[in-house]
Amino acid sequence: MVNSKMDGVPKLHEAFKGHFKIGAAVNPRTLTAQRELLAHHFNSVTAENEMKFERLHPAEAQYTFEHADRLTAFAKDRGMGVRGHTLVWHNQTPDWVFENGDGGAASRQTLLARMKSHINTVVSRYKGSIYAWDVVNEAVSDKNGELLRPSKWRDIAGEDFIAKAFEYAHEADPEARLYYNDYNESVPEKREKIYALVKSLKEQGVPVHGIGLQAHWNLERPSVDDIREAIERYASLGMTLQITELDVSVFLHDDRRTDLTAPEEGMLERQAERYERIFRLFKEYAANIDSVTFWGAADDYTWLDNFPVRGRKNWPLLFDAEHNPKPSFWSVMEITRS
Ligand code: HXH
Repeated sequence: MVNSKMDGVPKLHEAFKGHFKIGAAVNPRTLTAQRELLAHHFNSVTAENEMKFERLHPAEAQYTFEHADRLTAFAKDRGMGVRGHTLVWHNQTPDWVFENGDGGAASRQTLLARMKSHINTVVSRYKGSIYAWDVVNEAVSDKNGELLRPSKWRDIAGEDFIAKAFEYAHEADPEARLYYNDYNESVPEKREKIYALVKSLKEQGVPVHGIGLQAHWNLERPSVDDIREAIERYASLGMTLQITELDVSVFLHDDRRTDLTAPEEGMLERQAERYERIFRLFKEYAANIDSVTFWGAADDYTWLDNFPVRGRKNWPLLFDAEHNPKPSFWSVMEITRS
């Protein structure tokens, strides 16, 4: 391509070559609108939504693979890897999975048979093109004193739904690396629960290979010390880690303003310092971290435009809405020079 705005811009994934893969979440719109940016800077992609249960398997006898197939083809054509997200989760899973057909709940046996069939079909289809799967997403509770969150998976199938999901996935693709993925992963109380869950799975001989740290962070939280503690603790299980959904919101936790149409004075500089500290830490633990995936690629599209404050624009990524590098990009690039 001639006169590309990417010309002369160093590639993010090349800067971290030998450390970890650099990924981005995509959707059917951004896969087109951000095509050039994705191909330039990233060597891994994840479907933001298109591999979730409700998208792939909306009815018991119906699978819809078109968008997921397009994503894996995009990656294959460019020699990029794909992270699969996600097989078993309490959200974005259709009701039919948990129902028996006449208004009641499915039995444990039926639910596990459906889980097995879904996992086997999906994991087998993408065997060889997906290097890691989020097998179970967000099963740990945020409530103190409660290990697993209440969910239809847990309440109908029992607590061993997690072990079953990993066993079914491993059977379908013994080569795929299988991840347990969660958020608030660096908050000490929840960190210890995630640690205990994965430790127990490992002791039972369950094929779990890694822990996914979602890393939906902001300018201040979590502290770099808490992130470091989390990395150390999870790595002590002998697990490989992946940073699976990184973004750095420019708003602090209690800032609910919806009136900003551009970043405020100083916001992008503070974000650049924050990203720099975070990537220094990731680089320090590169022996334990296999990939770093952002939950988006550029600020023209981010799920944070609607979460947790509806209609509030956010600027959490390394590239602006025109796909130009932000100060955060340059500060992340800078650390690879030292
Ligand atoms: C992730 N959840 C999912 O893994 C991903 O699939 C999705 O596309 C985006 C983010 C993050 C998340 C977890 C809990 C949550 C919201 C987002 O629940 C809350 C609801 C209200 C307030 C705080 C958390």
